[in-house]
Amino acid sequence: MRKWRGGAFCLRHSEGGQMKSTSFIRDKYIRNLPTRFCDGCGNGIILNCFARAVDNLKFDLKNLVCVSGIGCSAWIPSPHFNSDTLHVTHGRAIAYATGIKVFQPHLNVVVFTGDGDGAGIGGNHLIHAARRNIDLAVILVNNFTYGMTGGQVSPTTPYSYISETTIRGNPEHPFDLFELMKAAGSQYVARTTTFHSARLIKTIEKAMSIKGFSFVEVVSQCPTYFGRRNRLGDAVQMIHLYEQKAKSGELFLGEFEREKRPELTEELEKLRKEGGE
Ligand SMILES: Cc1ncc(C[n+]2csc(CCOP(=O)(O)OP(=O)(O)O)c2C)c(N)n1
Ligand code: SF4
Ligand SMILES: [Mg+2]
Repeated sequence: MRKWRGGAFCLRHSEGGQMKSTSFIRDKYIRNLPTRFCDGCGNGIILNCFARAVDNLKFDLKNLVCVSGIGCSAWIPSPHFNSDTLHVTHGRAIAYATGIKVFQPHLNVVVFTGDGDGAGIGGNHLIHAARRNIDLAVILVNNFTYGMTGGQVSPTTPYSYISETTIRGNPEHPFDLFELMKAAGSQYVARTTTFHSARLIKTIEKAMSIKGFSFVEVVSQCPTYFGRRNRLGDAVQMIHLYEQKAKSGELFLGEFEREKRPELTEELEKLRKEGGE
């Protein structure tokens, strides 16, 4: 397991090659539609990093499908990203993505989900997809709250933090999604933040390249609800807070890659051939 120190990664310091201009990335990958994201929301940074990762990988957009459930983070691909997208029911993105991948294994399938969508209502789908080792890349935006519905407590809200539904402080303890997804059997697990954008691009590239189940947790800012309720300042102050927490080690950032094990759709193909189909 590799631990990343909370260093000053930024887009200008991206490793390997020339950075493409923002207008090139926007024109090729982003649909020209109004955004619903609040000013300073981390979802815009994640969309930018995802588009750059796809560009660096030179993936054909015709073979890329993005699936998302319901939540502000689900808007990252749909309506914004210029590939096929499936915007489905709350907590069920992985179930739909599983269907796509099993039916059309040659497609690159990426799931965008939130801490509520992916670890709350969809938590069971998440851990079982990791156990099955199906070749999906899941990008979970952890803003520690249900942003879309007004800032309720989520399974990752830290202990004692304020939310719409925990006005005297959260009495519960949060999931450590990195450890959870490692234990569940993921082929690749990583955690980074919206501050570490160059690292985020590389992490998404790796998650999309690895055969098997990959999970990327992106710690992100929701200034509108989580930040405001907990007096964490504006978006910039929140990003720097997460940077500081990463530097001090309070917020672990790193990656884990398991020794290769059989991937589900390859196993299904073997069974099909053995059965003479
Ligand atoms: C079955 C169902 N239950 C509840 C909701 C209401 N709902 C919509 S989004 C959401 C939570 C979103 O939180 P998260 O997944 O963390 O995404 P964020 O908005 O924070 O990015 C909830 C509870 C719903 N749409 N469907
Ligand atoms: S409510 Fe929070 S997560 Fe949703 S768009 Fe606004 S800042 Fe982003
Ligand atoms: Mg959330």
